[in-house]
Amino acid sequence: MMRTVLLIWSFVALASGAGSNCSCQQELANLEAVIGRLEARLSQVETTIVVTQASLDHDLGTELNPASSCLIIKQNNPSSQDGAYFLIGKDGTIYQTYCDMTTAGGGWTLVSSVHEDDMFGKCTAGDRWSSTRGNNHHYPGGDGNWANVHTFGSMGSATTDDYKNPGYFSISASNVMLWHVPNNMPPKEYKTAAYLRYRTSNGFLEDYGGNLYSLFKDHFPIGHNLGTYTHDNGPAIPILYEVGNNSFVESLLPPNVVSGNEEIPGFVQFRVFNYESACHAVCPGVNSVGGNSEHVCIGGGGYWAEGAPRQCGDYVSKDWDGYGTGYGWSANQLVTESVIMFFYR
Ligand code: 3S6
Ligand code: CA
Ligand code: CA
Ligand code: CA
Repeated sequence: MMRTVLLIWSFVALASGAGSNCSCQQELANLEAVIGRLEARLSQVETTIVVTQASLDHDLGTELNPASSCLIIKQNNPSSQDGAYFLIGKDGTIYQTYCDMTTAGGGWTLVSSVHEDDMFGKCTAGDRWSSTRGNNHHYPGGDGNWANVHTFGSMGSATTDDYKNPGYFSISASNVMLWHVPNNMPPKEYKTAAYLRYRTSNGFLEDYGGNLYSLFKDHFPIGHNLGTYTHDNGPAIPILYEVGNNSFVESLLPPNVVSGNEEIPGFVQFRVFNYESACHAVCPGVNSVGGNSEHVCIGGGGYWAEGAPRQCGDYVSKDWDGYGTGYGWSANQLVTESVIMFFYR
């Protein structure tokens, strides 16, 4: 169409240059009318493009128009509500996940959950965030899922089994948010069922590659004997609570951990070793300053030496003094039977 318009304009220019008494006056008028109609049509097309773009923006986060993160969806449509949206990973995989669109301005993407399916199974099939191949001295890094691009599970079963989507390694984020949610809750109840919801606010992920994948892969590798609990633990990041507070976090810790002042509430910490140099991935809600972190911290490598094989799994040693007892070094039943969900923003 541009070419046609240009041709017509050239002709008009030539014609007017030829003088005012052109015998083609009527032809010129006709051409001008054509040009007028073309201009009107062009402006209609432009309007259509603008309207189409606006409706695409509005539908961002649908299967036909997946977004790269919940934050992008929220920025495009500030009235977005909590719930399921479609995203697209770096590798082109389209996936559905849960977006928290309201906490502290919203835009939080659910990227993973850690679930203990069998506390008595010590590094068995469901222990994807540690080792699915037993408590194995020759497998110090375990399955490596904290620092690889393997994905598993689904948004709808994030409280029934482990979950890891492409957002875990695709999204470039500044902060994390963690939810403690009882097992077997459906997505509509994730938020209301969460008895602890907290987030970081200092943008720490920007220093470690923008997500937990990079943090573990490039900065704090996970593996038995890669460091000691006195010198090599990873960063403990302060948290802001949406639900809960420091004393509630403390009330959920095993009593021996509390009496020994081994865990300080008000943080989330990454890559933490214990007395035996076994390696945990995350200590939810606390800064680990003692050596018995295996009763509080979750996930990690593939080998725990103490009382082997009493301590291997996604909820490493929450049952040291009995399943769900809340005595000695054991977590209570609520903690043992809840998932930890991870969000990025
Ligand atoms: C308060 C009791 C100390 O008990 C020790 O901690 C005991 O010797 C170990 O079996 C135990 C574990 O290291 C706990 O992780
Ligand atoms: Ca297990
Ligand atoms: Ca698991
Ligand atoms: Ca111990």
